[in-house]
Amino acid sequence: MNRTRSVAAFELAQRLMPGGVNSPARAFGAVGGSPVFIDRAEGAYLYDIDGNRYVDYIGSWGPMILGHGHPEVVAAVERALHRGTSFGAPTEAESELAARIIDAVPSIEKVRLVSSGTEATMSAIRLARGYTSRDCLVKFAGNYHGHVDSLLVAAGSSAATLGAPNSPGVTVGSSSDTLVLQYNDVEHLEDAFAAHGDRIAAVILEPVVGNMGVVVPTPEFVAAANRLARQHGTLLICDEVMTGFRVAFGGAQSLLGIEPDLTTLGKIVGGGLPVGAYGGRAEIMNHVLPAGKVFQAGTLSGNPLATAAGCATLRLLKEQPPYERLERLSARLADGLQRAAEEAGVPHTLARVGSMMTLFFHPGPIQSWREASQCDVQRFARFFWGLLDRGHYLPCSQFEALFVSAAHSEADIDATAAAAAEAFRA
Ligand code: KE4
Repeated sequence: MNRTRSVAAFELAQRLMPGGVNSPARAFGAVGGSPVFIDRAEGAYLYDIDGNRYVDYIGSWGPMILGHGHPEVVAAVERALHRGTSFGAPTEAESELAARIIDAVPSIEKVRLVSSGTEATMSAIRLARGYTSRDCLVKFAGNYHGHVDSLLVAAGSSAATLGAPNSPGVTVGSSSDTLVLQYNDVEHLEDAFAAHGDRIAAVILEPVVGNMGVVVPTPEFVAAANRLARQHGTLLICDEVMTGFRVAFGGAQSLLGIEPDLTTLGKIVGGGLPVGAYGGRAEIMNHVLPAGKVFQAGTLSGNPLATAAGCATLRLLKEQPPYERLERLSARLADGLQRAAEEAGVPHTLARVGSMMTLFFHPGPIQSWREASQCDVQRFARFFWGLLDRGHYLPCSQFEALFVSAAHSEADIDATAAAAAEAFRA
């Protein structure tokens, strides 16, 4: 494929912005080579600035569940655009989006809109600490919750060892209250609560992990998280930024029996525009300023264009649920990818929940970062480029989920499966 304009654009971008991108995941660091610069997108397709078309499985890292440029989402944003782009004053559209989120997620009685998933998780953590008057936080290796200082933490040597910064600029002080445990490790979680239970403000987890590749929690792990949080007065924060409205209209918590005190959302709730949200029981949320004393604010929170895209998207997901179609298309893609890997004799395992999935270059099973980190990332990179050069755009890292949208067709799925078989044979 000719990508000369993307290569030139990347050279210029690197002179202007750190690494030439505004979010590191886009820089192709995990797969090598020069990233593709996008000109436009429509339905299930991305078009780069060299005129190449790709079947899109990034979906903007999750938001584009309806596909790109859904006419009703575009029309809603256009209507909002002509009424004004930002007011710094309340609007009814914010109440509509809040009501739609509350309607969809039973554990949410009140919700605060922000402008990114990171803002949502950062605010939920501050709220949990303010509500419990505790400092300690539990997260899990391989779970990503945005670039929050207290979450940019390397795992301690044992379940009871508090974390250390894993990024320059993150202070020991902001990471020393964070415990990093292994996902799906009940014993690790029990040990942590035994050592620190009365200090733990919150446990935050991805209810279906997308950020080490797709990893599903075991029923025992879910039960332990629910039980231990209740026993110790700790808040359970379900980070559904990726899974919210993705794996089901009510999110992963509606599928897995997780009982969160707080839920964070992002991506799909903005329909591709910047919206994040955090919500939960009213008696917790009423601690947030100005109802309560936990500070959180944002100039563009509840922005009219973003809430218009979010409301249109959630309306369509409720009125014309795509989930059965997404399940059929995603199962077809999973079968095609697995068949291609099997025929090529490549060690692999595929994990899928609804329309998010990961083909791991590892024999599996993969239940935590311990196993995920053993994947053959070089083999993944060759597979990624083999597909990209054939016009199929997977997320550019082994440790991400690919997403199928309602705009994908069976022909798209079958073409991707055929391209995968060719890429494995190349
Ligand atoms: P944002 O701040 O990027 O909107 O959301 C952070 C976040 C929080 N929680 C979960 C479960 C997430 O997946 C994310 C962001 N996801 C990544 C992709 N895995 C976004 C891509 C990027 O960083 O560019």
